[in-house]
Amino acid sequence: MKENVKTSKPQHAQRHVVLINKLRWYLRWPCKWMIFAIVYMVVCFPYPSLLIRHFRHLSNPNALIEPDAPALQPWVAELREALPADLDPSEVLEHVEGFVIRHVPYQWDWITWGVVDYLPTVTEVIEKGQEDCDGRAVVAASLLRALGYNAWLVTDFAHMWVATDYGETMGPGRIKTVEVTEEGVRFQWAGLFELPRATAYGVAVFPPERELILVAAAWLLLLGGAGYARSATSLLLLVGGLFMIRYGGSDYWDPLLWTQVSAELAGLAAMIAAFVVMFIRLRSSTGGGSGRLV
Ligand SMILES: [Ca+2]
Repeated sequence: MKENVKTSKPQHAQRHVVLINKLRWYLRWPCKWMIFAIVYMVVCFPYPSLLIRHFRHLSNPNALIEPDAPALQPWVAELREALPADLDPSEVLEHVEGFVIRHVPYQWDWITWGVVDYLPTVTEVIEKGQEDCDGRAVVAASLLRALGYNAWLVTDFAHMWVATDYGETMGPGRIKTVEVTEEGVRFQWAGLFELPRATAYGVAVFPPERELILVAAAWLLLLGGAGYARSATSLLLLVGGLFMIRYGGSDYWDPLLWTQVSAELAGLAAMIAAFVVMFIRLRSSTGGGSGRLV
């Protein structure tokens, strides 16, 4: 009897760390996912109006290419003046790329806008004076159209650049997964194979303190009757998995390295194991509902 008292007490206490665990499973799970979604939004998109604008821009990226935008005209004039007359189209692309890189210093969206990702208009880029690859691509495509080139946006989910009838510019990626032309959207299925690396890259460059908030939220929502040892193991696996994925995705531009892929896979496995550790407790519980986890 003493044994039972010793083992059930901490489980009982921990089961109620999260009060929501008192609900039945069909209410508990949706509530937990909803709480996690709210935390995710607060961490990644703390400004809802910016999120709405982001999706509006994503729904019609061609509309972002604005060669006639009033704010862009000083740059169009400056570029035309600096452009030698005898350049061939590929050299013009190089000039435009250099011009944009000089005029729009690279900066992450969470520093410029406070959100994980934002696709801006030409005017917004000029007003902010800095942007990441998508803002630079929007400006470059607009400048090229102002010079009379057919230019459109291309992305592989990790990077955005510009394609023209004479080649690509603004750091072309390996696969043109999505091209948004005036005729419509072109999609290459092969680009989906790049998606895991693109995701790992996104995890690697995002501020770790924000990611740790998400990890902490996931862990707190997992807490239940698994006991302190399993709960601590789960937390270690979540944090370890996060940093392994960050390491694996840290260099998107280098050729595929086995160390990167191994780290990404190990990180993913650790994350899954963090959940499995809790579920094993659920399966092995014996009667009385003491093993209820989430
Ligand atoms: Ca951006």
